[in-house]
Amino acid sequence: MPRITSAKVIVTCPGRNFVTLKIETDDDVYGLGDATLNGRELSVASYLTDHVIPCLIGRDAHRIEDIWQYLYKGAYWRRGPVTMSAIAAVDTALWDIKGKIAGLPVYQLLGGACRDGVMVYGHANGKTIEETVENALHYQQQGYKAIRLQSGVPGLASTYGVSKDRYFYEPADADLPTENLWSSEKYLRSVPPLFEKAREALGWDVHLLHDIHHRLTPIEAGRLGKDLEPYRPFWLEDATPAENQANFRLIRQHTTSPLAVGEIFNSIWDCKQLIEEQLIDYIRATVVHAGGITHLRRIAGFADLYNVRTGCHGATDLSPICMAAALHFDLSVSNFGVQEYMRHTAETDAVFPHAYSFADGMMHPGDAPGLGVEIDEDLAAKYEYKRAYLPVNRLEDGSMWHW
Ligand code: KDG
Ligand code: MG
Repeated sequence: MPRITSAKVIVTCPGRNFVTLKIETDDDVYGLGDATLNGRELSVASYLTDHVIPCLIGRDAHRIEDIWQYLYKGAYWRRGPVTMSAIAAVDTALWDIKGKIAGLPVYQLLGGACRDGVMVYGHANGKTIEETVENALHYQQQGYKAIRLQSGVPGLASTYGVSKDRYFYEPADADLPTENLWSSEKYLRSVPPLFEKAREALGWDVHLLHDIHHRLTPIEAGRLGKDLEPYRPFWLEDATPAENQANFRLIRQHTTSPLAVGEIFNSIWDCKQLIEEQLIDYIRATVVHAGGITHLRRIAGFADLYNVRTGCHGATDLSPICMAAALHFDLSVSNFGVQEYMRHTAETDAVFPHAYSFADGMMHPGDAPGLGVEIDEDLAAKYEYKRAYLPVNRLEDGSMWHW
């Protein structure tokens, strides 16, 4: 049995912060897990170093489920993004170890491939509708079969998903939170013409997605969903905050536009009602924030009973280790829907060399044993942690709003 001999946390900032757990065994095999929680990175690093790693030493690395249960039930304080990201990092690293020992890519251990490749969606954005559509055409030419559209809102200086310097968007942009101004009225007027122009330019053989980023009330979301129905969106994401899962009933009563939610969920309990009542079509939980491959498989299995498909979060704050783990999961899960793919910078890719690849709108995790991702520790050490926050939103009267 491979015994865990040591574990450490590596914090690096090759353009943005990443937290990585490395678990070593007496077989000379090690595993990697992503533990990055955007804007709150050091809390997970401390949770792992101060509270989890001491409990791992000496354990059998093959006992993935038992270690998951031990860390979940044993903490007493269940759930929450910090705890679940830490558990996810351990779980992901243990799957990596198991794959390396078996000499198999992780997706083979999860039941093997259900499909030849993983459909991903790219992010098209621009300050104006014209710029966004032009950017979307660029994605279509690269072979993307699914494209997310985010555009600037007339009358608002900035908004979620629109980059300052064109294609690359990184929201954690300052060492104290940037304050943005938000108006749902202005926003609601801007989205239907975006979809209209995009369909005119891109045609109907491409999936179009949009992220509302938690900013509407349920009834506003219902109206937007109805307005977009003629353009057949693939999904509307995070239409309204989802702490109160019953909120989605109201949206569902008013629109047939498919709904996706859950990138900030960390447990099956966050989506139980949404899934059981079929209030959503896609569940966005992903490996690093939702308890690792082990817990995400449980969520997907449950969702499958209710015709809900997966659509894992894949923004740049999820490290290449999480991306690889998500791709192994996506390839193997029967009710896969789509995978988000926001390319990392060249600096990040150099720190995390990986086996996964993109071609013609599809990705594949590769066939290297384990997850197929490495970390160049010498290079990682050159990039010191830099505090960075996500922005906050205020309405035009100065009151706080959801970002
Ligand atoms: O850390 C927060 C980002 O990952 C999030 O704002 C990105 O909403 C997002 C998305 O859909 O990629
Ligand atoms: Mg989102």
